[in-house]
Amino acid sequence: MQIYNYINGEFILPTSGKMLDDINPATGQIIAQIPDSNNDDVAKATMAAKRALPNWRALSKDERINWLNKIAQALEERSEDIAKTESMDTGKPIGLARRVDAARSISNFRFFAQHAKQQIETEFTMADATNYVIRKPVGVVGLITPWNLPLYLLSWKVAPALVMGNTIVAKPSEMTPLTANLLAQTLDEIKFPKGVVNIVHGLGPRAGQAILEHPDITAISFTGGTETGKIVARTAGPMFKKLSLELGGKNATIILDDADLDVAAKGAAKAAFTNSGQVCLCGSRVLIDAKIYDVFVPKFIAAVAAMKVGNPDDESTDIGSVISQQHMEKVLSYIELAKQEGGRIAYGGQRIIPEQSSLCHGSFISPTIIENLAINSRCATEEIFGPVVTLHRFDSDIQAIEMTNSTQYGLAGSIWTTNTSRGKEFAKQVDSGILWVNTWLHRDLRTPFGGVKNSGVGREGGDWSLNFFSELSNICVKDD
Ligand code: TXE
Repeated sequence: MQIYNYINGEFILPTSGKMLDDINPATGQIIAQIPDSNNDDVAKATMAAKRALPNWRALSKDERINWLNKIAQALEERSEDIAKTESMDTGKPIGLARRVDAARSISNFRFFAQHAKQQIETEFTMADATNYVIRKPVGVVGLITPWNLPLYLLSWKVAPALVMGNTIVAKPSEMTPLTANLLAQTLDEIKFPKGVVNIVHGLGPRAGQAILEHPDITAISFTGGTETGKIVARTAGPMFKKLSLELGGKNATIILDDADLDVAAKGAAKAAFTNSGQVCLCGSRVLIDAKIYDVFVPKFIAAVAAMKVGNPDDESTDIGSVISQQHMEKVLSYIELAKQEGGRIAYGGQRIIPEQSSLCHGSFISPTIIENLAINSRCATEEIFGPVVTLHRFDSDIQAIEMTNSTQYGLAGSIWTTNTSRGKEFAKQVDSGILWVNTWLHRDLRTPFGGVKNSGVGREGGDWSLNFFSELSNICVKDD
């Protein structure tokens, strides 16, 4: 499969003519060639976005809302294609790609179409004047997205950016370009205005960096690793670009002594191993009240052991491959490190080679549970971003809160208790942007999404996305 850049409504090769391999991590096979774009390609895309901006921003919000609904409708008609493509590009199970990636990519467009309708205009009246607070588009925005939820996270940014009147230069992860290409094809099919959305494929330090540096791109919305987030901030900050940084996490799943342990065990397993633990919201540390530790852990292990690892094409698979051989080696190296740090493997801990011959080169890792690690060990403080979870005891809620807040991250967490007001009070003391009580990844798209510390800066979601992708002006009109 040959993938092209989508610039000014045309599918074109990179100026360098150089291409990169795109690999299916479950089979290890090359499945596509994508552009190895550079700053010339980003300049072309930015020029197209600049030229398209006046007509796009001149549309009424209702006309842009209509376009979002048309995109959602067109994506829905090809949702199975999206799911299959995403599963092939990421190694995630087809069921997960349907339920999460494809469904959410469509609902992101639908949600922002209806949420933008409800946006209220603000006025401040004085004795002799009225202030009208209006929102204008930021201009040409740069969207840089990661490989774990490719179209889900790209659409999460494209939809609000469009509805607020911006035009776009987007770079998906070089490891998962295919569904961004499906979006481009869909826009082409519905005759979406040329140049409004431009997709440039390529490497982060080359094509991504060019987006950060281009003077005509006035805002950057980035989701990815914390280390890259620092590069984004360092490059775009001094250019005074608006920045939204959704970075890594090392989230805690906290099991209080009054939790329903069967419910909590299943919830903790889902939070730990969904998408092979490759979601920034995953609960990669399980903190358990010492009083119930010995009853909870066997239930948790049983819930994890029931998860089927294997062929992503199989409907019954719960855990597919991780994103790449390199990432598999990184995750396996953390499992080795855990052993050196005094950890004990309570379940898993090894690479899995499915018996199916077509998967023998795939990057599959067993869901892995590690006990006995200190809360300040490297494995319990660094983001592994794979199917690995560490278990820790606590003797009091105070200690649990200290342990929860002890990492450099502050994105999400979940608390399990049969006393929900106790759970809410506990959640208020956790330094994270997103907390769940007796659930996980239960998402209302109107809510603010994002974290603190090394998990990033800013929030997206609902009004927070619409506000990020717009600039405020206050117009004060003196009464006649
Ligand atoms: O992120 P990267 P990756 C974390 C997780 C994972 C780590 C790396 O810890 O192991 O990030 O994952 C582009 N200038 N998360 O490799 O490298 C890159 O091409 C501009 C958490 O996905 O940050 C890709 O499009 N762009 C995260 C995007 O940045 C650059 C989800 C993300 O790549 C660039 C995924 C540069 N210099 C990973 N270097 C979450 N919060 O959900 C890279 N890129």
